[in-house]
Amino acid sequence: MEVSFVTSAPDPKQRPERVLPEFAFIGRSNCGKSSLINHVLGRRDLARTGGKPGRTRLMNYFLVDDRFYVVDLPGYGFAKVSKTQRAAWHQLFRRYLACQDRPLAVFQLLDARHKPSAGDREVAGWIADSGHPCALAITKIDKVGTNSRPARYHEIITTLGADPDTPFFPTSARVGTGRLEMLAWVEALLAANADPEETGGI
Ligand SMILES: Nc1nc2c(ncn2[C@@H]2O[C@H](COP(=O)(O)OP(=O)(O)O)[C@@H](O)[C@H]2O)c(=O)[nH]1
Ligand SMILES: [Mg+2]
Repeated sequence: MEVSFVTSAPDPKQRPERVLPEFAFIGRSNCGKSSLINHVLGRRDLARTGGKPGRTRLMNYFLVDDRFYVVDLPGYGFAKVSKTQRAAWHQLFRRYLACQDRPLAVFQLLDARHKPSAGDREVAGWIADSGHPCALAITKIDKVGTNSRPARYHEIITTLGADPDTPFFPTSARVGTGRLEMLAWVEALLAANADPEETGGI
């Protein structure tokens, strides 16, 4: 897999000019977003991990195999940000999701240890309203005992208010779970997108 960093855009208007399908990763600060992106793209240090939460307010674009972008969106839900910063973040994300001029799909990330927050539910609602295909990635499943996992996943999905048909992927960047399943979803959307007869692309 060939991956390169393209740009950090402060605003959807400053996205790369070249239009390709975009797979956006969105989740609360510290949910494991950077780690999961690195895991899925098979890179150790592409997206910076373990940084100060709430710091990244840029949309980071990565080009994968010259075919699609992975977009690392700013993490939300960090308590120590001002109302103004929070509002700016909301605006950025809603503007990004409102873009209908680019093929776009979203992975919403949820930490396996926590019940989804009000912020998670709000974001899930925005994604659903946008009409873009969405999948859930449950992160850090190594932190939850194997036997309790199914109940945790069920609780997360129902608390989130997600459509029960939403694809979801249990993942762990630490032990290396979920990569192939997530990439299979990406490939399926890319294939549907490439075939004009097919609906259900992005
Ligand atoms: N146990 C475990 N810890 C993880 C996993 N993924 C990330 N972390 C830890 O969670 C913290 C936040 O990770 P990071 O990827 O920076 O999260 P981000 O803020 O959402 O980008 C770091 O301390 C990571 O080491 C995982 O799959 N398992
Ligand atoms: Mg991060």
